[in-house]
Amino acid sequence: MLYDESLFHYLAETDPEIMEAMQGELDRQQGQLEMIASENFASKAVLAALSNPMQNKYAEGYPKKRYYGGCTYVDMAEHLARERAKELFGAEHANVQPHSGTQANISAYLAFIQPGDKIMGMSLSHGGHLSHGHPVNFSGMFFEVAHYEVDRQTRQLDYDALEKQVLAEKPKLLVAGASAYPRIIDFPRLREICDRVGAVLMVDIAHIAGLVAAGIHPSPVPYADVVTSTTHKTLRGPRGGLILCPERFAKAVDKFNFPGTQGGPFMHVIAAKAVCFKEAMTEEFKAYQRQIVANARKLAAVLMESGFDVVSGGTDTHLFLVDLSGRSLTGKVAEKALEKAGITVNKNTVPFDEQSPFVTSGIRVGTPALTTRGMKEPEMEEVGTLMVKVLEHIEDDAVIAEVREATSDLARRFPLYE
Ligand code: DSN
Repeated sequence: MLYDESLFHYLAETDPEIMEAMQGELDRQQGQLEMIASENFASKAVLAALSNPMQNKYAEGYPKKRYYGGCTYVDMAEHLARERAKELFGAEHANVQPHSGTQANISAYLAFIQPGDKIMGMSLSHGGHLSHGHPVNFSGMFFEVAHYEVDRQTRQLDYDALEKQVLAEKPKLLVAGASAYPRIIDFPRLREICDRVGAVLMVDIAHIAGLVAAGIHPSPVPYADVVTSTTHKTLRGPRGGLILCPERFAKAVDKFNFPGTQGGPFMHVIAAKAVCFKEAMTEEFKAYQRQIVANARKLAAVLMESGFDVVSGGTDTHLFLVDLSGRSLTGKVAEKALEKAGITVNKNTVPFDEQSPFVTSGIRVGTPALTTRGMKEPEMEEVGTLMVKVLEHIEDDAVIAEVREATSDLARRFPLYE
């Protein structure tokens, strides 16, 4: 019965106010151009799995080793999710229980190092993540932190400089991976660098997981001691986290996720992760990931041809950063104007930014969500031209209204959830 009827019918009757907010959000997603690099549109199959009665079930522990009865079917779901994650990424062990990428990172750190030990991560303002040692985050509170940055000229990682810094700092753990770095990361080189000081190599692939799964970005799995990820960015699954590691570290990783840092797993989300991993094994998914990168390259090229400063001169991934400092524009102002025009991006610091994180000198632009809608290079040409129009006429309401019409038209041509 439940599976034959739309759950939304029940919700509309019980709570029309929430239904109204949900309808508004669906209309917003459908009616504008989503270009926040960390966002995507999960499939209807993933959304369906997220609203299933496994959400009612407590299942502390791991499959066949639970602290609760009645776990036969949630065990099936978690077993499938783990096996599929292992196959997809070529990993010996997978933990699919982290509620988020940051939760995955907490567990991964604690599986390898002690509070007070030194970690090295990429500075947030150079593309890293809060959970890579930022002082306002647990990672910066509980560990001693040294940050690495990109090179001032190339605005890319300089592995020789990083090696020197690692030799000087001697961290117990090096965390690689980023939330705003557009270039390929050299994992074999990072392994060599870590080996020089006996450091653990932890790689956070939250942003590039889909590209890694499809073989478009080299995989860190053969080189890293532990790999963490989210499942909802380029991977296009439900919101959640994931940890991969060699079998020899499986016990520690599992122990520090549960009971170490989490309680009951979200079994409905784990079911949805299993669906996502299955989808990610298809040829269609590989083609989708290739198109994401082709779209990001095309869009970056359109902006560069119009004289915009794309950090590092382009991208190898799903995202790029536009440095607006040379145009007397801030990221904050650009984000607002673009949103009015139906283009959603986020303001983002650029390397060596002189503005605060609330203002910033840049915007981060990503193509995973538009590519899910079926857009390709010709549409990126259109989108890029529209972005340039807004950024060059930031205070001209007539131009912004004109662009809003064009973005609505584009959104209608590439429908979502129909
Ligand atoms: N908030 C994510 C992003 O936008 O990159 C990272 O956690």
